[in-house]
Amino acid sequence: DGPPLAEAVEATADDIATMEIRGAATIARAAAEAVAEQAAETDADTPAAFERTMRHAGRRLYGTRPTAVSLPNALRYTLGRMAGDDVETLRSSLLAATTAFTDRLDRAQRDLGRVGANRIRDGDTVMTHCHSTDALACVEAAVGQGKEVSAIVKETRPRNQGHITATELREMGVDVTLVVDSAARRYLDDADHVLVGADSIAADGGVVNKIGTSGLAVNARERGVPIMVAAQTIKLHPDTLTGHTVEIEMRDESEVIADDARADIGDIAVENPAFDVTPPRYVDAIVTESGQFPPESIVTLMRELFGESADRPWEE
Ligand code: RUB
Repeated sequence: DGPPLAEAVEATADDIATMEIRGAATIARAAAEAVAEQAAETDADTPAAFERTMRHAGRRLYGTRPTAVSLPNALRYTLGRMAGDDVETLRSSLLAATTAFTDRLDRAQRDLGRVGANRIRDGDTVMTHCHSTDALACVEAAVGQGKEVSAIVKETRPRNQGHITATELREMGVDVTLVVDSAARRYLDDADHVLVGADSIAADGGVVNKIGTSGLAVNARERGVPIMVAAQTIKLHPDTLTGHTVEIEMRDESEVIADDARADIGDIAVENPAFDVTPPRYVDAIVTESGQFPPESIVTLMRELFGESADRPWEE
């Protein structure tokens, strides 16, 4: 539905859809870098043709996965700063915006890591779910402060992102115990924090993250274990300010059960939602690069950053 796209944009879009590239912050960075590649390569010879191609690239990236708002927020930040009366000025405005965006990502994760680390005491154990670079930044900063940290890592079916978390924590020198998801409640007695990331945060402070986060949070509350969500502000979902809900991605059933096993069972339905919503009352703190917030006050930060509405610069 538009001009041909740079190979890098097609490859990045495919990699996000197939989860070669995954995790909200990583998806945002990859999308911004793809925007930069498209800007560098576009041979459009009029400003209108250049802008049309960039919007088309934005739509291709936007359509890959629906839940992590960091993806549209990356497009908002970069495409929203496209400005100029000629192709070269338009191009350089986009290249400057994408560099500024990826620099911000690095800085935000470092800054929120320091905030999150202040919640972690020497000798603490964290329980993790899925793989979140924002959550791991908190542990890394705590370890950097000389604290000894242990982790109970949920494997996170069906894609087992817990294996990535276990590897990265191990490399930080953290003592790691891997458990199946259904063992979480049993091991909560050994945990001082539940530490997770977020794909989106709604205006009411609800946290959208990997399926299973909400059950973990309810169990943790019952056990008296505080729930910390590490999420840089690109995870704030501006559409929720105007009443929209966050779309939960449904993935293929083959991630849950192999075709032959399914055929052996017979006629059943298989559902594979990738994310769920943890209500704000089960969240103790949202840790961002702008400090720590109780979920109920995140809306103030959201209004400050986005105003009352969110633009969609990838649309025609
Ligand atoms: C990843 C996931 C992560 C968030 C935050 O799901 O739920 O917790 O994306 O990650 P998936 P980060 O594997 O389906 O992409 O802190 O790195 O942005």
